[in-house]
Amino acid sequence: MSARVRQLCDDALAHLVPGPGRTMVEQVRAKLSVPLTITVAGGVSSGKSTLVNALLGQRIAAVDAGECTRVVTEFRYGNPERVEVVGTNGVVDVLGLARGRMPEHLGRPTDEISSVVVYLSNALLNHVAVVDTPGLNTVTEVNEETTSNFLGISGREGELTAGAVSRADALVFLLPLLRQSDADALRGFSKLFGGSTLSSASAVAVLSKVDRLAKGGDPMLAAAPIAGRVAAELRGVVSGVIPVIGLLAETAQAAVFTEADALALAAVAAVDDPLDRDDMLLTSDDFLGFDGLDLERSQRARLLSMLDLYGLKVAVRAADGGARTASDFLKVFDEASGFASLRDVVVQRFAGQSEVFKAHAAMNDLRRASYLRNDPANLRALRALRSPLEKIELDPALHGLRLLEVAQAVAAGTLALPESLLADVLALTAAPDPRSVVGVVAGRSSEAAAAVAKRWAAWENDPRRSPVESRLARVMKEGYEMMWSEFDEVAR
Ligand SMILES: Nc1nc2c(ncn2[C@@H]2O[C@H](COP(=O)(O)OP(=O)(O)OP(=O)(O)O)[C@@H](O)[C@H]2O)c(=O)[nH]1
Ligand SMILES: [Mg+2]
Repeated sequence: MSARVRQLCDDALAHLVPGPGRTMVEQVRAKLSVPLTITVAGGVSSGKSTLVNALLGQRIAAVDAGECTRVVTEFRYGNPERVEVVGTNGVVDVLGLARGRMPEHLGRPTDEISSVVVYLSNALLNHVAVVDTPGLNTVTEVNEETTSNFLGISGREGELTAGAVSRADALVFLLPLLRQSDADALRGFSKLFGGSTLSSASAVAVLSKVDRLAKGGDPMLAAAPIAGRVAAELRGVVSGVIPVIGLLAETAQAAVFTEADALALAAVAAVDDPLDRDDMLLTSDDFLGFDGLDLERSQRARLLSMLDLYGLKVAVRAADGGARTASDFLKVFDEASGFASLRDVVVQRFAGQSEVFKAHAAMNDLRRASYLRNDPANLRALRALRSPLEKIELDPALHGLRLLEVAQAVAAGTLALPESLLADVLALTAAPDPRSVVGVVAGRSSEAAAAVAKRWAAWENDPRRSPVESRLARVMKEGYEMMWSEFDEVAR
């Protein structure tokens, strides 16, 4: 799929003279050859960098305050491992990693940095690029005008993050809303999708720091109904809402937990009187100061920083159950973190659809280039892009691309649909491979597909539809018609 779009770029470049149009097409061409960009965004201190580390399986992104949390940081595959700091003046400084970690100082004030790219020889980065962003001021901090301010897209950092999101091929968004889902605030969420190619096919929300949710009890259980409510509110915008304990995920994935830490946990579990344990694990200060525990304060602080109180409780329970070695504990942390579901979405689903997402984004940009007006010398060559673009769009084999366009309009809030039609869109776009639309409704009969196609035709032809609505409705109708005919073929 992206090979065809790449060919289209090459054909156009053969005729384009230097100018804004040529630059745009060159950028599209270049973007097609870099891996899928997955951007992690969300509220200030919501755990973004911690989650990036968990995904990368190494503790590289700077956690907590520091210069690095105020710039967009992109992690790409590369050798030798290094940090490239691109200044707003265009000068690139190349820095080394400090013992596998980000350097503390980036060599210039953050407002003079336009981007930071970290090259790592990390297996995940063969398939995707991961982008960590500065935190947005979300409703927890800004309570007035929640809807407009929810995403905090004001100020330099907010704009940087919004820019990174608009360039993203896929989005992981950390929601800070833990206690109640703020419906108004969530409704403002889809604003972030305007001007991007993101949709429910390529975006997932994360309820982060779920361990802070429940005092006692299983926080994952407490999170489930909240995740359900948020998912209902964000239906059509994100593919799902996944509760995660990022800190435990990072500790489980990022090769920081040692055999010495496992021994330290055994010492914690040796405090076996239930009342003593409760006292010891009540607050961080209780744990740091508890008298009956044979551990240096620095070791206690280290355990807290890797696990926090809930993680410690999980660890103690695991030790009671026979966990001894670091690998015993890591398995338990991984399970308790809820990270596997998120990893599946990012690694399997997003990376698996890389071709479709990239082609979709490229075609969007090329279409925009074809309407460019400030490049008279290239006017004809740019306009000549339109007909081959249309041909690609109309190719039934590439119908998935057009479905993404519908999903994008739904996510961005520009296409409002009645419930039954919304369900049709979600059924099609939830397909692991949108090209195989038939697979989604396996078990449904050809009559069912025909009935859906009819429903869309009726909506399309309603005089109240705008031209855009009708066009998108046609895409859906044709999707189900294709499915219908394929069912017929199977039946024959
Ligand atoms: N208890 C708990 N703490 C967490 C979790 N995830 C992250 N933290 C802690 O929260 C603090 C902030 O985490 P970061 O990963 O730096 O958050 P961030 O969203 O990148 O923050 P900014 O980039 O500054 O906006 C750190 O001290 C983390 O250790 C979690 O799941 N549970
Ligand atoms: Mg951060």
